[in-house]
Amino acid sequence: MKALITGITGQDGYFLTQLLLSKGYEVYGVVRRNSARNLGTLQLLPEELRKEVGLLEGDVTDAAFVDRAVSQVKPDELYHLAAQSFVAYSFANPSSTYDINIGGTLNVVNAIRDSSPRTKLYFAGTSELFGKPEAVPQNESTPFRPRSPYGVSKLAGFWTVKVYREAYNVFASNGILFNHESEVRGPEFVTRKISLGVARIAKGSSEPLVLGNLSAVKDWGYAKDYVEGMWAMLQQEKPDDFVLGTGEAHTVREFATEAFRVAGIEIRWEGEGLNEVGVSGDGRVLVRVSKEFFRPLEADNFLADYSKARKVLGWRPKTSFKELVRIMVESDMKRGAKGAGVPRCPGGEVGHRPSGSQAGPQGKPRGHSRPPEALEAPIYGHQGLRRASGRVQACPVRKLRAPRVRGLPQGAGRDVGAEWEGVLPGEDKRRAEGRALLQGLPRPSPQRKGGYSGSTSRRGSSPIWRRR
Ligand code: NAP
Ligand code: F7E
Repeated sequence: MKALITGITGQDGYFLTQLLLSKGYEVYGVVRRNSARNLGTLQLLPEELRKEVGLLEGDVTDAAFVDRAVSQVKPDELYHLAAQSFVAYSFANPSSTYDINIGGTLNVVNAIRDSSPRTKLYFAGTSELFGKPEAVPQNESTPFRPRSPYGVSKLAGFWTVKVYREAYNVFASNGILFNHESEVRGPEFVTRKISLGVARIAKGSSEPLVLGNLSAVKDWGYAKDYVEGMWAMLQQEKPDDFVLGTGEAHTVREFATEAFRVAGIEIRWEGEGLNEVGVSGDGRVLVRVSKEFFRPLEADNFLADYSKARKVLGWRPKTSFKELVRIMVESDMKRGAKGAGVPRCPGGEVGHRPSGSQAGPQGKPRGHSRPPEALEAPIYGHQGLRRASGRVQACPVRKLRAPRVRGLPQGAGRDVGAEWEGVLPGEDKRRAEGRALLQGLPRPSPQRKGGYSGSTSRRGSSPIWRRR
């Protein structure tokens, strides 16, 4: 079985890649070029897994690229996870959010319809579709009323998938996933911001954690459980839409209280609104509230009714709220304890989106006051990771049978392929493999060395890629 994952360098891509490799899939992933040439969360996978993934370098907003990727790989399953996924950022940059989330999804469904109609598609829909929910809890029949440009863009994606399912008979399923978090969650999301802040304070920092709406109510689960539901949706006979969540709701305040408790710190809450503070037993203010982290509109009061997924898919969340908080806080405390091994944000604040985004926290331009954890945040999909690469500790994963991916040489990606035919200087072999696949070129080969056509000067510049 072959799977293509867009958004493979994000949180869900990290867990889905491991799940699919453990099931013996050939896995390909779309990666965006960025100046740091980093691979986001893929970089956190153990080397033996990472080297099994075929990389296709491109952007989902590029229709020609998406079509080439789908028609060349012809995946049995396509998981379309790529998105501008930060809700706060979507208020500041609705246009790019629409381009990626709507345009990218359209490119994916068109490519499947035109070039690989037997590919099964998973679309990453969201509880943000419900916005201000009419009913509690929410299931597949609850009306959608999105409350952010992100929610609106995902609504367009959701309906696009449904229309293509019905009009062209493609197997396309929508997941309506409630918040799911993990130890590799982007640091701009509130749960990770809290786990990083708690780890910093537990290590002795006296700077409080600064948050926004403490009363927002979310249904938080563990991302590792949710990717099993995505996979299960594509194993059904017919495409359909499914809610995945936990059926348990908590406020941001409760998440923070539990996170401090995991670190051995009991906090009590005093004051109201912007004056509310979280105070430790010895009277230190550990949490403050700032207007800066509020949104123009809030979507909350979320609670999932996942009974359809339980009945049809046999899916249920395995990780409790308390376990989730413990996993995240303990992971950040361990990373912190490793000191120099922890990749640092090179002066960027929490909320710095990987590759290209110019927004700071909550989608505001850079230069705003920085939450102190910014300076300590391990940033994934960020230049900080590249700078620290080689020293980054991969997250522990159970040992997996890592099948050799057809078409990718063993060891691909381990080193820079200057000696390989068809690999450009400075290029990773897996990227070269992906590029060759997309361009219809022969696979890079270790057999013949120095195979660039055209001259390279002694200083080694100007290789010319030759089409054969
Ligand atoms: P994430 O960590 O933000 O990852 C987003 C991924 O999309 C990254 O790999 C990113 O690549 C990629 N991407 C963004 N723009 C792209 C473009 N133009 N071309 C190609 N790739 C692009 O998100 P996540 O938490 O894993 O979520 C996965 C999906 O589920 C998203 O669609 C999200 O909206 C949806 N979702 C998430 C949740 C949740 O709670 N996590 C809930 C419901 C739905 P870079 O690394 O280059 O930025
Ligand atoms: O906010 C409140 C904030 O940014 C959660 C994405 O994966 O899940 C995610 O979207 C709540 C909101 O995630 C801060 O106002 C308080 O109510 O972690 P978040 P999100 O907006 O729920 C959905 C399902 C997706 O689909 C998205 O892709 O926390 N909050 N204080 C804060 N939020 C942030 N980020 N930072 C704060 O300081």
